[in-house]
Amino acid sequence: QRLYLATQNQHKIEEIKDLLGDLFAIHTVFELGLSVEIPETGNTLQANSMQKAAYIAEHFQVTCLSDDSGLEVKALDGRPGVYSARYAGEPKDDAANVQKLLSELEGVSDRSARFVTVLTFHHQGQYFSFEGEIQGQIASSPRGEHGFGYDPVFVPAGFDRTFAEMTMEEKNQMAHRARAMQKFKSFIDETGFF
Ligand code: ITT
Repeated sequence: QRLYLATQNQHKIEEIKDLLGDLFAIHTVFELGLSVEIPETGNTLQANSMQKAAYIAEHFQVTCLSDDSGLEVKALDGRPGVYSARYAGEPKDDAANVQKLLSELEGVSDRSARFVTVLTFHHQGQYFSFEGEIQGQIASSPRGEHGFGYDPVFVPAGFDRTFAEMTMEEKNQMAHRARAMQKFKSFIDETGFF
């Protein structure tokens, strides 16, 4: 079965391919010739996840899976949250986002945070969303070379390494995206939907 990933983020594509294994024949939106950015103008991860899946579904009439993710920091009232990708402004810049986050948290002792992913699956006009989250702490400085985005400063609860100090396989055993994906896979298994 063909499944198009409604994301333009190469790192997400790699992780999702690893998580889905050979359950589907995975394709990317680059193969559809999409050259503009998939719009995301909502105020919630759920709204943006839905918007991205619907955009690809309506333009290309394909079965697809979108991913909207965000980092919610308690001491910052849940910021950057839905604005995680552009926290430090345009254009999207992972290193600048991390620096901004660390400067906002300077001198702050409660560094608890959570990562959230909302996946939305579209098939023949029907939409289903799956949410996953992981709790953790924001490190005092970036550590590690793996992963992407906020991985160098996110330490999952129960660990002392950041996600960027873990291999993708290790991260994929526990992370927000993996947990959402587990729900999606169970849905496919249990309903035989697709
Ligand atoms: P698409 O919309 O094309 O999927 P995007 O990078 O814009 O790609 P989001 O809107 O979901 O994706 O933005 C999420 C932001 O959070 C972005 O800055 C990512 O770098 C970061 N992020 C997402 N998942 C992450 C993860 O697993 N680890 C670290 N950072 C992550």
